[in-house]
Amino acid sequence: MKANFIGLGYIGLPTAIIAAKHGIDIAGTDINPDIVNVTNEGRLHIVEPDMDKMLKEVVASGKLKAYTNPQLSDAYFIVVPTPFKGNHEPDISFVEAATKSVLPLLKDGDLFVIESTSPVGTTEKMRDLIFNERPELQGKIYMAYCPERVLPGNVSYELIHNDRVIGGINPESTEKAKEFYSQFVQGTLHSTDSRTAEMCKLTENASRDVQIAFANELSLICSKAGINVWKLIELANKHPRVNILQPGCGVGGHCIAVDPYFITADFPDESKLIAQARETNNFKAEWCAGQVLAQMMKFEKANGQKPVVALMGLAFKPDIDDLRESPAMEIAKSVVDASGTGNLMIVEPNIKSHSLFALSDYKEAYEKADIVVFLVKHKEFASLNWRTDVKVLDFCGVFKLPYNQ
Ligand code: SAJ
Repeated sequence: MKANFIGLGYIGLPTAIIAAKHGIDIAGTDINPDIVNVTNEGRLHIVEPDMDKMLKEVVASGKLKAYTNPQLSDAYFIVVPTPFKGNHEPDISFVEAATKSVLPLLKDGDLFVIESTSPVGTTEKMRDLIFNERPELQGKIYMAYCPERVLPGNVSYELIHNDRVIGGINPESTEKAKEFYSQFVQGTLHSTDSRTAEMCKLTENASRDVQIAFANELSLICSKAGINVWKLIELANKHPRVNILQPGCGVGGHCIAVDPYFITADFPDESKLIAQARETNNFKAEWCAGQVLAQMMKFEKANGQKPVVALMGLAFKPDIDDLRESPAMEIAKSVVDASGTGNLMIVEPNIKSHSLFALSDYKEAYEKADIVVFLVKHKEFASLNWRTDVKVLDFCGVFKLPYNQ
């Protein structure tokens, strides 16, 4: 059988590679000719451990070839971005465009799967789009939604071992999609319908967002109440049925900070808690920026000069170089906007340079600073000695210091 993956990004490309490695003939399609060329040279255009070697192998063996157009196949996988537009409304135009691009190629017995994170009802919308244009295909093709749920950095393992949820537009479609994924997924394949599968992906990430919002709310309460939030959570988690996550300086990345809006946009009256969690997590970043500026003013008042401030970390989570939707970046920008870069030392050990900020060495910044602000819990920071002679704002628990110490 031949399968065509539309979208060769962080998820589409690794999935295409793993499927090819398991003996399936794969055509990869991307609108970006650079991605197509680089892929055909056997070079990985994303950062993902173990994938580069595997890509070389499947390109050399001819199992994977990339194109700028869809290719006649037996199965099509839509793995394109679903950003949002306007007031956090999901934009499914890329899914629509990808569906339209394969429409002329579809034939009896084909499988069509959407993997892109999508609002509830998207698979049914694409079904209607296809059958409106090609009514003769009704009842003849199989359509399903199967969300990815891998963690960047661990994709080669998780793509094979994680369970998958597969929801067809009818039970036959679910079965057909399961047959395909069972060729390389060792985790359990769970059957459902397409709407439930779509909602399941959104639910997974909204659940995490709500839980992190709870931890962030606790951190604000504790700051006012003079309680060490890290110790509090540690103690509460001794309860056998309590498992609170960690506060931070907000929630970033392209998934957890985005997907809940796919629920709140369509179900605003019913999703008050999910919407509030988004606001709480966004507010946490603003609050952190406010705390930094307040400490800077306090220092200046007491010492008659501006403090040297070390902003430690820019990435959206620990030990990665990804700055997308990063609350630490937002905080750094707010502090720079309010105070200028003069006395700021900005640190991100996982990247060499940045277009907006001159970056400092983390050890040097830590030593020189009058105020240290931990924004991301990178592993390098854990090796630093706790400085008791300066103000340390430990927003992400490097030393587990109380916010109001
Ligand atoms: N964070 C906290 N406190 C915590 C845990 C995380 O503040 O206790 C913050 C992080 O610092 C970061 C944000 O949350 O800013 C998100 O980080 P993450 O590691 O929770 O998630 P992502 O965005 O890297 O990946 C998630 C994963 N989803 C879940 O864990 C439910 C992954 O499995 C999904 O595949 C991915 O989203 C996706 O594509 O949807």
